[in-house]
Amino acid sequence: VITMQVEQTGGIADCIFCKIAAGEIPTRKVYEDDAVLAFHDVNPKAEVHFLLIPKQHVVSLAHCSADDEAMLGQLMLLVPRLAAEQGLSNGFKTAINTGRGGGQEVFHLHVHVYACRIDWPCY
Ligand code: IU
Repeated sequence: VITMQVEQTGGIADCIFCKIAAGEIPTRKVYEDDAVLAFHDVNPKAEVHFLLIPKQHVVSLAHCSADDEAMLGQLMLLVPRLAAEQGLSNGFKTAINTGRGGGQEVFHLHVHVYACRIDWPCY
């Protein structure tokens, strides 16, 4: 019941990715600017697996509106740049899980980027 409320209301106070964005929970940082943070996934499913999040609390892709166009564009354009910086020269997977049916477990919008540096597949 509590989880459902968090999902529906946005639950900023209890949002772990908001705490990560605020620097309250340490992560292995990949990139940071005023609006975006990228950090290595704590439970990687590939040799390299990092997440990009907006610092502002957005529940999911399904909760975005035209006001979020610039933020979404910034996230997408950062994906190949950060992937290259992480050595993913052969390419990478990008995933945005949306809602429980889409496998979303953390209800703060995040973009998964993962791959291996040399051999494919590595997971
Ligand atoms: P999902 O798209 O909501 O299913 O993915 C959430 C991801 O966040 C998942 O890969 C977790 O390993 C990852 N993660 C993390 O990196 N640090 C955390 O403190 C928590 C989850 I909670």
